[in-house]
Amino acid sequence: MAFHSSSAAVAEAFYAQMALIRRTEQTFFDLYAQGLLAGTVHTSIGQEACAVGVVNALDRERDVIFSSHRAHGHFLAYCDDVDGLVAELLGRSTGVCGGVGGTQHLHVRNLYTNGVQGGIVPNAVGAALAEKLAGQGAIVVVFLGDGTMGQGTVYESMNLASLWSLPLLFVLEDNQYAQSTHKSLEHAGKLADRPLPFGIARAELEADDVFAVHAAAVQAAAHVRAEGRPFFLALHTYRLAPHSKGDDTRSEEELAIYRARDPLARLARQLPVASRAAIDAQVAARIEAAVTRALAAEPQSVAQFQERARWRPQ
Ligand SMILES: Cc1ncc(C[n+]2csc(CCOP(=O)(O)OP(=O)(O)O)c2C)c(N)n1
Ligand SMILES: [Mg+2]
Repeated sequence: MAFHSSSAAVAEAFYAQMALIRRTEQTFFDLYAQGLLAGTVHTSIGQEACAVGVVNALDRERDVIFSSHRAHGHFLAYCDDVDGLVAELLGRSTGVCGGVGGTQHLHVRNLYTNGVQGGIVPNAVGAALAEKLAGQGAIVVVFLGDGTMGQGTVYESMNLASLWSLPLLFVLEDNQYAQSTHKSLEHAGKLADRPLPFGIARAELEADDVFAVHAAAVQAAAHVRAEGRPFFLALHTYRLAPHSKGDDTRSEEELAIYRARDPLARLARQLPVASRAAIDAQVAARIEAAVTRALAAEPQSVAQFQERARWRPQ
């Protein structure tokens, strides 16, 4: 497929971000296999078009992002700090949160993540209220999963966001599963219809094509900013890797269907081979350097941890 120079540049930029997310998360699996990474990790392999499509539709200077346990993609699409992320997961003092937060508790500038399902959604409501009161035109985005739509606090959040007319964009990444439970076993009705009784407008689409996701997110963000009203964007996606590490009970047949729809491979096919190869090489080199630097950095010490964790009155 031929691109005009501007759209070719956009395609390459999106591909570079999606490839960085994919390869960084694959590297996390490798680091586990080598015994270098502890704890657990939730990758967004297969869901990269959601992060890249939505985050690039925002104003990174002022908008605020909240995310969940599956947030590496949102983080990298937002700030591109692969060094800070790798070091964070390796528990190094050079990590973006000094190695204290780990994979599920990331914070950089206006991005906040937390592993408690649904727990961060009311925080996003509070931030949206703060932005409304500040009146600077910033909007807030909160990413959540299909399983998280079973949490009551999500509905309390939708209610207040609508009642108070808050600039809050809900982005549902519906990958069909909560760990190993398919959504058909958890939810009655249609998830994309949930916002309607609260008077919240919504759109839904398949998230295989990053350009389609981006276009929908641009519209959604513009709606939230212009109307000062919440919006709900439901993205149908699929996670190609296990929930965390080894916990995958899905059939090979099902996985094969979605591997054939891999959004990264889809975008790769649209790029000239040479530019794709150049991006792949650059991404690989960046991650390798990040791992080398992180492994050489000082591990987070108990004393440093206590110093960082100590609450101080503002
Ligand atoms: C309150 C709470 N309950 C349970 C968990 C354990 N847990 C972590 S992720 C997850 C499934 C989340 O599913 P979904 O919202 O669809 O997000 P996905 O993992 O598919 O991205 C569960 C049950 C948790 N983190 N928080
Ligand atoms: Mg899910």
